[in-house]
Amino acid sequence: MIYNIDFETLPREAITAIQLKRLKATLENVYATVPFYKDMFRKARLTPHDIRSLDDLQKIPFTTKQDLRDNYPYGMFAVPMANVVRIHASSGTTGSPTVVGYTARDINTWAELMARALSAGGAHRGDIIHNAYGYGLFTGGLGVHYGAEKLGASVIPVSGGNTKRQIVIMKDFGPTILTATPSYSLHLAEVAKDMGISFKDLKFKFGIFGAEPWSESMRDELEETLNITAVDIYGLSEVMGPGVAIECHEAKNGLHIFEDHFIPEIINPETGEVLPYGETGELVFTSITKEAFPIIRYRTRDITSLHPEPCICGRTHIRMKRVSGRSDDMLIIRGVNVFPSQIESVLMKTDKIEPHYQLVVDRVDNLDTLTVKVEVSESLFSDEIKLLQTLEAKLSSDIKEYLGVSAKVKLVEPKSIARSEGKAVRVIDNRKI
Ligand code: DLL
Repeated sequence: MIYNIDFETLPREAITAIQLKRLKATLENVYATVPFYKDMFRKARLTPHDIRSLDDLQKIPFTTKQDLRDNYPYGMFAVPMANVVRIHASSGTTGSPTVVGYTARDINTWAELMARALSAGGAHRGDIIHNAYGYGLFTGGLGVHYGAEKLGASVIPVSGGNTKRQIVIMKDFGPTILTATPSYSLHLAEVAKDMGISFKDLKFKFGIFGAEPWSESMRDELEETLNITAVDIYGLSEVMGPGVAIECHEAKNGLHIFEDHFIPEIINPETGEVLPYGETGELVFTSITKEAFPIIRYRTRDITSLHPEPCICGRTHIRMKRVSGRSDDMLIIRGVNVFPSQIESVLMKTDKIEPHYQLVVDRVDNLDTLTVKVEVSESLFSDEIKLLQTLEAKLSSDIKEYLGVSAKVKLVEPKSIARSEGKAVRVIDNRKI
C-alpha cells in the first residue's frame, strides 16, 4: 500500500519543482540562522540567490561529520531551543557524538515518512509491530514508534535486549511485523530455537531491517529462518533517522528515497565530483523540509548508487542500491579494498556455517593480515577436525577467488562470537591500537 499516494507517485517534473522550491527556502533559512552555513557560503563567494537550479547545488561545499563535531552540541541548530522538542544523538565510535534536534513539525514529518516506510515494507493499520530497535538517543526505536502510530498499527515498544522475554512476547502478543537490526533478528531466532519456539509458528509476515549493512544472502537467511519477507530500511540521525529510504516489498530491489524531503547525490569520495546515475560512490544528502537541524550536502560516507528507473510498486521516487558499507569501514588489506558485507556474501553461500562472523585485522611484520572468524553449525563442529580444515580451506579460497584478498578462515564454536542487541560489531582492527 502507498501511504501518501499524492507525494510518492509524483511525476519527475513535479518532484524537481518541489525540490527546487524547498531547497531555496532551506538555503535562505540556514544562511540567516546558522553561522556555520553563512560562513560556508561566504567562503565559496555565494549567496542563496546564486542557487537557481538543482544543478547549482553542486556549487555549495560539502558538510562533514567533523563540521558537526566542531559545532557540538547545538551549533548547527537553526531554531532557538525553545522550539526544539526532541534531541537525539548518534553514538559515534570516536570523538564526541553528533547531536540532532527536532521541532514539533520535524517530528510530524518524520512520523509521516516512517508511516510511508512501514507501509512500503508491508505494514498496514491493524498490524502489530514488534519494535526491537533500541529506544533512547538512538533514532531507531522512537523513529519507528511514531511512524507505526501514525500508520495506525499497534506498536510493542520492546526495544533491544532482554531477548528471552522478547520471545515470550512474540509468542503471546502475536506481532505481525518485526523491526530490528538484521544481526539482532538472527539472534532472536537463535534464542527462540533454544527455547523450543519456531518462527514458523509465530505470526510474523514482514521484517523491516536496517541500521547496519547486510547482504542479499543475509536476506535469504532471514527470510528462511524467520519465515517472513525481509525489506531494507535506511536512514541516519544527521539526516533524520530511519525512514530516509526504504525498499518496497513488491520489488525488494533498491530503496526509494523520499525525494520530496531529501535531495540525494552520489560523489566520487576522493575528488568530490558528482557522479551520474548508476555509478557507485559516496551518498550525499540535503534536507529540504527540516526546521531544527537542516543539513546541506552532508557526506554520509555510505557507499551506494542511484537508479531512476520506474518501479513496479508505482512509487516514482529514485532508488538507491543497498548500502555495501561505509567508506570508513572499508578495509584495505595489502592494497585490496574490501567491505565486511562482501565477505558476508561469500560466507553465506556455504550452508554449513552460521550467519555470525567477525573480521580481525592485524599487522604482522609490517604486513596486514585478515582473519575471518565464522561460526559453524553444532553438528559440524562436533565432526572430525579434518572436515573443518577442509571447509576452512574452501572458504579461504572462495574469498580469494571472489574478492581477491587473502584471508585466513577460522571456524569457531557455535555462539562463541558476541551477539549485539543493536548494530553488530563486524570488524576488529588491531592495526589501529
Ligand atoms: O542507524 C538510523 C536507522 C535506524 C536506520 C533504524 C534504519 C533503521 P545512525 O545510528 O545515525 O542512524 O547510523 C547511520 O547506519 O550512515 C549507515 O552507515 C548505517 N545504516 C543505516 N541503515 C542502513 C542500511 C540509524 N539499511 C548509519 N544498510 C548510516 C546499511 C545502514 N547501512
